[in-house]
Amino acid sequence: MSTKRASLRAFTIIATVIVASCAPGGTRPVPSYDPYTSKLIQLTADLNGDGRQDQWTFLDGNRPLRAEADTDGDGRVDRWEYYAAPASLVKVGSSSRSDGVEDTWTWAIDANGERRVDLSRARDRAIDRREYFQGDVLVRADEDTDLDGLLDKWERYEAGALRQVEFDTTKQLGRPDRRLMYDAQGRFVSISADPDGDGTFEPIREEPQKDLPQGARR
Ligand SMILES: [Ca+2]
Ligand SMILES: [Ca+2]
Ligand SMILES: [Ca+2]
Ligand SMILES: [Ca+2]
Repeated sequence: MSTKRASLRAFTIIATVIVASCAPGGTRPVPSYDPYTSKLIQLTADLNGDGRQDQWTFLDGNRPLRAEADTDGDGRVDRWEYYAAPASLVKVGSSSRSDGVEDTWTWAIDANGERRVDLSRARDRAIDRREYFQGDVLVRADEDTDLDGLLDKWERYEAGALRQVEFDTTKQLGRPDRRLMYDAQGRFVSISADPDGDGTFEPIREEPQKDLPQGARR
């Protein structure tokens, strides 16, 4: 499955709506207020002026909480923004099939310079794969292949090539007990196991089992 990542572009929905609110004409956002507190709670806008709303910003007074946008005018939301106080963008949701179903979440870059992307490949909002990028290059990924809440597959990449996959073959340990190594051309190199769980993998002679995935599903 290809990963469609949202860009955390500097020009967010919030910024777009704020700019529009200063502009003359019919594309100005329409505010909604809480009837009890009179706080601003929503700004809705038709930014491309086609008569259909395409930007929705949800606020707590002047603090943005969340925003949604139909950026390509097909009538379906394709970008979801999530904010933390005071107004920092923490992640952006997107739809891998552009069908209005949010299934991918791209996080802001962390202190290590890595960007995490969460995937819900069953498209039910349960995260079953997390990918970590340095720039645009995938460096590692973790998976919970059976969605029981325990990670059971770990991939490591070098220069974009899969070099190591570890599995929890029991799907109950929460740590790897099998390791497959690949060379820079993606050819299988070795298989090792850590049945006693001391973190040291010992070579085993068996060929890679047919039921073990040979590479990342990408
Ligand atoms: Ca519109
Ligand atoms: Ca759309
Ligand atoms: Ca699992
Ligand atoms: Ca061992």
